[in-house]
Amino acid sequence: MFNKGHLNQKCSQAMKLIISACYLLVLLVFIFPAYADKSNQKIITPSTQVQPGFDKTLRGLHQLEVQADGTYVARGKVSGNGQVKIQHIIFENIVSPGNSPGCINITGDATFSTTATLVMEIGGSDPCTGFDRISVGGTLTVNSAAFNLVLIDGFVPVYGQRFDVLDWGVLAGAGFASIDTSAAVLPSPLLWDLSQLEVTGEVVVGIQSFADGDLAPLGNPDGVVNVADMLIATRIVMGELAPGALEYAHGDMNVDGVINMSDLIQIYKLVLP
Ligand SMILES: [Ca+2]
Ligand SMILES: [Ca+2]
Repeated sequence: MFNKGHLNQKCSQAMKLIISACYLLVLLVFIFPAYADKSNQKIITPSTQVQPGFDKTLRGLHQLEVQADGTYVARGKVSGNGQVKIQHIIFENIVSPGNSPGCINITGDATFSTTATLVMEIGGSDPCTGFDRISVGGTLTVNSAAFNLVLIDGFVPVYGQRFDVLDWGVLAGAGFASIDTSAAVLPSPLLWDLSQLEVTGEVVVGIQSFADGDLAPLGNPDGVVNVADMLIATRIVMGELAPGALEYAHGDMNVDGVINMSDLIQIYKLVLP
């Protein structure tokens, strides 16, 4: 006998079966492969999937901790040379490029947290082989980290020499909480000019300024300013004598980085009645 209720029940079951089959199809075709693919990757961030990468020659990056927002935290000391291909890395300990000196190149963003200490060595004039450099392609955030400068291999830089130890795309954060140059002492009158560290990323060899006109005897000023000092100043201004750090320290009267006529006039006034 034809049973309408029975037919409806059959149709309903068939519909359920079709819906279930569709659901299974969606699972197989879309969701499961996506899950399987992602499960092979160590980083899954909301916007991008970036496999963490770094040169094997870099040390201290094998124990990275990934955070919920996809940033990586290096809790141990990081050293060596090479490239870090990570979207955002946070350093919490010592960062010292090279073996050393050396260069660390970070393609993404980097943060030096309050517990981080940069140990940057200078042992020559060229980056990577002579002195340390950290380059950050994206945003470098310095959150009250420490900066230590170290002279190595008996290297003594000269007045005016610049060492570009930090590069960044964008600089952010509160800056360095401390800058320690106790392991990079320069012979007097040289001293470190650190005013450019958070401007251009450079440490510069400056001089202590005496600006007293005491230039003679040459290379060994005697504390007296007289005609002999006037003559040396004149020879410098005439281009007959190339000034060194000592001459700049004593003879650059207006501290503008050059010894010229205006300095000479000041020295003349000290000597002549
Ligand atoms: Ca003198
Ligand atoms: Ca001057």
